[in-house]
Amino acid sequence: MFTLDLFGDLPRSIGERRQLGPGAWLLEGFALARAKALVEAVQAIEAQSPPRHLVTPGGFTMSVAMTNCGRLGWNSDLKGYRYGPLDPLSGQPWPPMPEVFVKLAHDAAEAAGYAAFDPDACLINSYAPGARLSLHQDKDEQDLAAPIVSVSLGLPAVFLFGGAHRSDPVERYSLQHGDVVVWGGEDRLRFHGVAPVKAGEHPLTGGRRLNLTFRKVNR
Ligand code: MD3
Ligand code: FE
Repeated sequence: MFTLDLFGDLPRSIGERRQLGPGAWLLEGFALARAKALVEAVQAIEAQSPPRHLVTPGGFTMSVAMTNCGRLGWNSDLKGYRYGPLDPLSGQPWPPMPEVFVKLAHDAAEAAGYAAFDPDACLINSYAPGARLSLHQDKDEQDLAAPIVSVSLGLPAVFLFGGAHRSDPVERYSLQHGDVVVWGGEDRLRFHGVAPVKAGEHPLTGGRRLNLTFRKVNR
């Protein structure tokens, strides 16, 4: 294993695989070698389907801006949360999942012990300074047997990892540019969130944090 300090962060290991739970793995730096291609692909997707601040069924506007690629995209409005094939802003299909996304999601799932991961949805979260994601479960997907693969790019964040119940204690993990986390099995329905992102500057994403979550919605 080796360390690197390209971006003025504290030296940190890359290539380590840390187990966060029975079915959850943090793959440190797993996406680093592909990070530039991933960010460029996000920019191309955003040109077609721009990031937007969705409204929750409770009437709150989310601080994280979201877009999607793949056959299905996640959307929220006053009527509820759902996956659908069309971007409601354009009325057109979500942009296709770039090959570099498909390959990374597959490779990361495999490295965490999940064979043949073939996601049909990729939610792209964009965090400006101060944006956060409050504790929630991801349970809008029909296929809860498949893992979720999450890729962190740009500014770092503190990830909050709770338990099966909202009131369970929360663990905190720092997620850096290039880190990938794979969540499956027993950990798939754990509550989780992201603490407010601190202001900063990253050479690839500027003042933002990006997070890609790859999901298998339909069986
Ligand atoms: C743990 N996104 O989009 S990804 C989300 O950094 C979401 O933007 C966060 O939570 C982000 O829904 C965190 C990590 C993640 C995703 C799904 C999980 C963690 C998970 C499902 C179960 C347990
Ligand atoms: Fe989530």
